[in-house]
Amino acid sequence: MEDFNINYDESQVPHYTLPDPLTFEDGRPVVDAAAWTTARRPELVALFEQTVYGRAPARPEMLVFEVIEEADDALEGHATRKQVAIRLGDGPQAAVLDLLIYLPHARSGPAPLFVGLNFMGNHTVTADPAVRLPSSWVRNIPDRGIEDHQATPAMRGSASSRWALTEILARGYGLATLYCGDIDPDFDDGFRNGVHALYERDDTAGDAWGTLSAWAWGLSRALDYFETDPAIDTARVAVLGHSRLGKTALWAGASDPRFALVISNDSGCGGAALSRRRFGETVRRINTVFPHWFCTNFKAYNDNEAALPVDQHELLALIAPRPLYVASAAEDLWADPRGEFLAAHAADPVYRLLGTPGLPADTWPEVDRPVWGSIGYHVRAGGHDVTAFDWAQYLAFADRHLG
Ligand code: GTR
Repeated sequence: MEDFNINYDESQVPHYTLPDPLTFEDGRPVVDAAAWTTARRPELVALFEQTVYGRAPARPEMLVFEVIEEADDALEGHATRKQVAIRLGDGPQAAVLDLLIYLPHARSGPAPLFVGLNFMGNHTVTADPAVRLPSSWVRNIPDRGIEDHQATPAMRGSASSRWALTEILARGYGLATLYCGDIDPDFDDGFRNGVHALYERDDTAGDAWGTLSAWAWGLSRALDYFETDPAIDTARVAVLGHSRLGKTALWAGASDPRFALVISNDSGCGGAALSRRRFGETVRRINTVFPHWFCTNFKAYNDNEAALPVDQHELLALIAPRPLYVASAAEDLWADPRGEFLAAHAADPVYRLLGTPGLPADTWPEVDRPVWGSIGYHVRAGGHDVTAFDWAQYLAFADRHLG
C-alpha cells in the first residue's frame, strides 16, 4: 500500500496562498458585480472544468421522462410518491435514471424540494416497499446477500437515518433522489458504462468528464424533469449531498445556476475543503484511490496543490449569490472540517460583492453552533454522517432563503 503521508496535525499544514477569486487570471481586479458575473465567474467555471472535474456535455437531445408510478396515498396518506424514469439516448447504450420523488400533501401550490443522489439505490432512502430497486450495478455486500452487483430488498431503508423524510414533508418540502450508480457506476471502468457511454470520448483529452462531473450532470437532468412537473416549484430546488455526493452537489450547483440553494455535507477533499491545506485526504490520495472521479488533468496536482489555478473556495464562490450551506463534522478529520470553514470564509468576499451578507464569522465556530448569512456553516459533534442535527439546520436555512 502506497504511503500517502496523511497529516492530521494543524502545525504541519504547509504555508499556502490561496488564489484570489476577485482577481482575473491576467492579474486585473474584479471591480464590480457585473465583472464577476459576466467575466470572472465564467473564467473560473472553465478552470474547474479544465483542471478538476472535466467538461460535461450539454443537455442531451434524447431525453424522455416517463412517469412510471404516481401514488397519492404514500407514507400513510401524507405524501404523493412519484417514480419517474429519465431515459437518455437510445439503442443498446441508452441509460435510464430512476427518480424517486415524495411531495407533501400539506402545501399550498407547487412544492419546493430537496434533491440529492444516494449511494446504494432509491430503496435505501426509505423502507417504503413500493420503491423500485435499481437495475444498474450496485456494490456487492455479501453480508446482506448482495452478490453479482444486483440490488436486493435486503437494503430497503438502510440509509433512512440520513434522509429526514418525515420532517422534510412535514415542513412543506418535497424530497427527490436518484441512485448515483444509475448515472455512472462508482468504479474505474475507463468510462465505458453509465452516461459516459452515450458520448464519444477522447481519452487523450485531459479535461474529459469524470464520474463526479457525470453525477452532477445527472442531477441537472432531474432538474430538467422538475421543469415539466407543475407540482414542483422549480425556482426553489435545493441540491444536497454527503461526502463524494457532497462534492457532486457543489459542482452541480456551481455548473447549473438553476439550483436555488446548495448544501455540502462533509464533502471534504475535492468538495468544500481547501486542497492546499493537505490536511486529511489529499489530492494525490483521492486521485489514486478514486482515479475515475476527476478529470485526468487533476492528477498533475498530486503533491503539487500550489500549482492549481483554483482552490475549493472558488468552487463555493461560483454558487454566489445563491444560498450555500457547508456542514462539517468535528471527528471527520479526513474531510478537514477546518479547511471546509476556511473555504467558506474565503468565498465570502464574492458573496459580499454580490450584495449578500456572506458568512458572518471570522473564526471557526464552536461545535454545534451554526452561523448563517447567505452562507451557512456548522461543525457538528460526531463523525462522517448526515444526522437529524444537520437536517434541522438545512430545513431552517431553506425556510429562511426559499421562503
Ligand atoms: C472516502 C473518500 C472521501 C469521501 C468518502 C465518501 O473513501 O476518500 O473523499 O468521498 O469516501 O464518499 O464516503
